[in-house]
Amino acid sequence: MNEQVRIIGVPMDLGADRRGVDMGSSTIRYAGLADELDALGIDVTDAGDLPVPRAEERDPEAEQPAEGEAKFLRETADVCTRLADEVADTIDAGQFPLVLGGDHSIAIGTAKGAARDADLGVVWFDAHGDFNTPKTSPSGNVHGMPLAALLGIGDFADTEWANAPNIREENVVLVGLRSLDDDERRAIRESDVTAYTMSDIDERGVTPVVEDALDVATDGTDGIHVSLDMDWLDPKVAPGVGTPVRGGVNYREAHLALEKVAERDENEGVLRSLEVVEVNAILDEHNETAELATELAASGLGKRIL
Ligand code: 4U7
Ligand code: MN
Ligand code: MN
Ligand code: MN
Repeated sequence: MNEQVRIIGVPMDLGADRRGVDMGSSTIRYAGLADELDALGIDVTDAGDLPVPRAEERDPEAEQPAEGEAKFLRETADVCTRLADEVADTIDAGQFPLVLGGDHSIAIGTAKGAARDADLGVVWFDAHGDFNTPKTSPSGNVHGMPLAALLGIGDFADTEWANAPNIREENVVLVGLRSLDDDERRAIRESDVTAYTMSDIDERGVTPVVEDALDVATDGTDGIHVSLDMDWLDPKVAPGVGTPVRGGVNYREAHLALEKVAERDENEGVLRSLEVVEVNAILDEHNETAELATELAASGLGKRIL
C-alpha cells in the first residue's frame, strides 16, 4: 500500500435499477472514511465526485433499450472512460486510488485504469458473478456485466472502452458467489476465471479461500485490483444494497478477508487499487452499510486490531 491515498467518488446509478446507490460515495464519506485512514497514518486527499449524468438529464428512451441491449451503455462508457483516466493518473502520480461507488458498472473504469500500464489480477468480492453481457442479461443493467466487459466476453470483445487486454481470465477470481443467472453460470464455467462460492467459504473458511484467491490474482501479474461489492456481505449486516442475497459472509469474515488483502500487500506490495460499491443510501439503516464499507476499506488498507 501506498502512504498516499486518493479518494475518487463516482455517484453512478445508471447501471442499476434502484435509485439511491448514487449517494453511496457521500454516505461512506459521512461515515468518516478520511479520518479512519488518517488515523492509520495515511496521507489522504479527496478528489471529490466524478461528474455523472443525473436522472433528470437522461434520455428516457435509453432506459428502455431494445432486446439484447444494455441500458445507458453510452453514458456508462463516458463515465468509465473518465474514471479510467483518473485512476491511471492517480497511480502515475504515486498515489493509491480508493474508488467509492456508485453501482458496480464503475468497476469497468477502475480496473481499466489500474490495468493501463500493468498486467492486473482482480479479486471480486460479490454475491453475483457480474458476468452477463447485453445479450445474456435478464435486466439490461450494466452493474451485472462489469467482469464480462473487462474480459471482453461476447459482444464486449469489440468494446474498446471496456475490454482490458491486460487482465487475463487466469488472474481473475470471484469470491462468495451465491446468485448466478443461467447463461452467466455457463459463461463463468466456460471461462478461465476462478470462482469460489459461499459453499467454498462455508466448507474451508474464509482465510484459505481468500489466500487462494490472492495467489491466483497475483500469479505473474504486476498487481491486483480488489473490487468489493457490499452485497457480498449478508443482508443482515449490510442491508443497504440494491440486490441483497441471503447467505453472505458475516461481519468478522468480511473484515478478515480484507485484513488478508492488507497483509498480502504489506508483504508483497501487490495492491494497485481498491473500490467499494453498491452502497444504497435509501435502503440503508442508520448508515450501517456505509459505516461497514468504511471499516472494510480501512481493514483493506492496513488497519489492525492490535
Ligand atoms: B451487482 C443480475 F439478473 N444478475 O444481471 C443482473 F440477478 O453489481 C443481478 O453484483 C446483477 O450488484 C447484480 O441484473 C449486480 C440479476
Ligand atoms: Mn452483487
Ligand atoms: Mn480477454
Ligand atoms: Mn457486483
